[in-house]
Amino acid sequence: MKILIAEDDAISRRLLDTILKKWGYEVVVAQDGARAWEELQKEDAPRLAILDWMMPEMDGVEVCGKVRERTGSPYVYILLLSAKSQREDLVRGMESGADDYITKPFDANELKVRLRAGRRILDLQTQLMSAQEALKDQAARDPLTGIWNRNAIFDLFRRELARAERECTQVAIVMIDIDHFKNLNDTFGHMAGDAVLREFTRRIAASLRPYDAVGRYGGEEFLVLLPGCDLEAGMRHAERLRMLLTEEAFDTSEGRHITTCSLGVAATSASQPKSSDPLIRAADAALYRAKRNGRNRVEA
Ligand code: GH3
Ligand code: MG
Repeated sequence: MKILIAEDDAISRRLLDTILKKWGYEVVVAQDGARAWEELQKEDAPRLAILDWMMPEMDGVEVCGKVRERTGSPYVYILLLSAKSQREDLVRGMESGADDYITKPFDANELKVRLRAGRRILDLQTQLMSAQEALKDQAARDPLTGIWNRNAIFDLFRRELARAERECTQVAIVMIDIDHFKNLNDTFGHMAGDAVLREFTRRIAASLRPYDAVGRYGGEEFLVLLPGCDLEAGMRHAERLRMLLTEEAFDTSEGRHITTCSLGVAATSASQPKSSDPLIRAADAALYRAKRNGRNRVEA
């Protein structure tokens, strides 16, 4: 684990450096507070820091305050190191945002266990963050198919439109609806229907570029976002999707089934403001036309 030492006294610094390396830490050294703050702002900054209180440029308490002021960065566990040993010093040091306080000259064993406590806090924090991330991801996914749910795909859509506006590019969308899906459910059961939906979306997702996205718009209706595509490119992509989804049968516990689907494509135009509702309405209307014109086809 990476650890930052900020200490202006060379002897003390070397001592800490040696001992921490012996304990297996990857040590980053700063000679004053300003450099310590610089190190802590780097992308892969240490998350454990030992800061001397008295340092030129910026003292340890000031660095502490700066670290705590910022938001959105990973938590840094700070151990303040100081020759000050009065109770009020400890209180002031901890109030600046330090997690722990150790007086100089320090006892190596004491430092070791205090650092261990700090690592425990950091481990817990990491676990909490990844649990939070997982929950956030789960809340944005459709449970049956694992693709984005309706809210999430709309959020992505709005973000892509804003980006297209900014960068003067285009976005195409494809609305896909499985043909006569009710018949499949009625004949072979809901489980078979679910299996088709899962494989159907897997095929769509596998065919997309990294910056495209697919979400479940309704029961058996899906919305595909194609950033950087105009109507023509969107049509080509939709036709490719149609073939991918209809050429090969879907495996279910009730046997293999060929399914077709209808697709409606719409795209932003260079001259018009880019808003989501008219585009969705246009794709919906195109999809409706594809159904009316005999299904298993693409309309724009
Ligand atoms: P069309 O060609 O006009 O689209 O006909 P359709 O039968 O596909 O359309 P309709 O809207 O009549 O029926 C959609 C069916 O999709 C009805 C519904 O039970 C089914 N469905 C929706 N969500 C799910 C799901 O999660 N699992 C399964 N198995 N079926 C679903
Ligand atoms: Mg349908």
